[in-house]
Amino acid sequence: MSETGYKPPKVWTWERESGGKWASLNRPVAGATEDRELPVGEHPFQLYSLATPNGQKVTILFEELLAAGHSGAEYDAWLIDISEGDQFGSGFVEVNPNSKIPALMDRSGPKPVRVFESGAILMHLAERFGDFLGVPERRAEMLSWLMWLQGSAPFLGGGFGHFYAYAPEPMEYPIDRYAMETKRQLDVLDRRLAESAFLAGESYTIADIATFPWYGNLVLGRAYGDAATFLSAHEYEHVIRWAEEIDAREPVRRGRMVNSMSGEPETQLRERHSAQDFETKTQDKVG
Ligand SMILES: N[C@@H](CCC(=O)N[C@@H](CS)C(=O)NCC(=O)O)C(=O)O
Repeated sequence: MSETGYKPPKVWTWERESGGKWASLNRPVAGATEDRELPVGEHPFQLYSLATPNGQKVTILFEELLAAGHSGAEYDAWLIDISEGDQFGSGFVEVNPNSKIPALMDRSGPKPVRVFESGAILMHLAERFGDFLGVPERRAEMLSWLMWLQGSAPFLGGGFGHFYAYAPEPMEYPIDRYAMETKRQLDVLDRRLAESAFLAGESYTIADIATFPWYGNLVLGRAYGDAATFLSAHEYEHVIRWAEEIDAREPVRRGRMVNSMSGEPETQLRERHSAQDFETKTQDKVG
């Protein structure tokens, strides 16, 4: 008999909610649960998202592109409240069959194009505007770190964060396993950032933009309650130096606000349809 008294049956069946913060939403099947069209605004890019780490990657890149003078990167950011199941509406599933934020409709060309998976959205936008890709000689290094992040962050979010902050009760085995892996990943980043200003070299690229909302926010003490203390985040001094530098950028501050439903009211801009919204539509002004 196992320590927890659980013996897996021969065939798993979906019989009950597992408990924990996301239990009522999770299902073992894909597809839409209801007919619901998505709104469409006036800008070339229509983003359907929420300010989770995966959502922040894309809004930070949009704000960076606009700040760098790419006026064609204007976007409408619509709120998808994943705790209310908005990701299972038929319109959203047409843009992302995987029912997860972020999802993008690129309406800048002759025909609308859908893009899902945050890494694909970052590549699509960076290539479209020819920016935040770094220097050509470091393209392979940049892609390597971007794909590293896409493969690694689920261990932090779906593994460590889930069992440390969201599971119905603390369980030593999964917390140990994922704390170990998260610390190993932080050490990977720390060693890289000890030898290089940014992940792909001297240029700030979409590899940094993808990684900051996960490991940057973690070492800055913004993820999963007291996780920074639990994981001794202060040990990763090069990650902290890099995170503080990125955090000080104005487009990063703005990008973190878009589609946000948590934190101080003045930092929450539920939807973004124009640059002015940062001044007039934050929750302290409209809430
Ligand atoms: N690999 C995907 C992951 C996206 C993802 O996990 N999104 C989460 C929020 S961070 C989500 O929408 N969860 C809703 C759900 O699982 O129902 C990406 O990088 O875009």
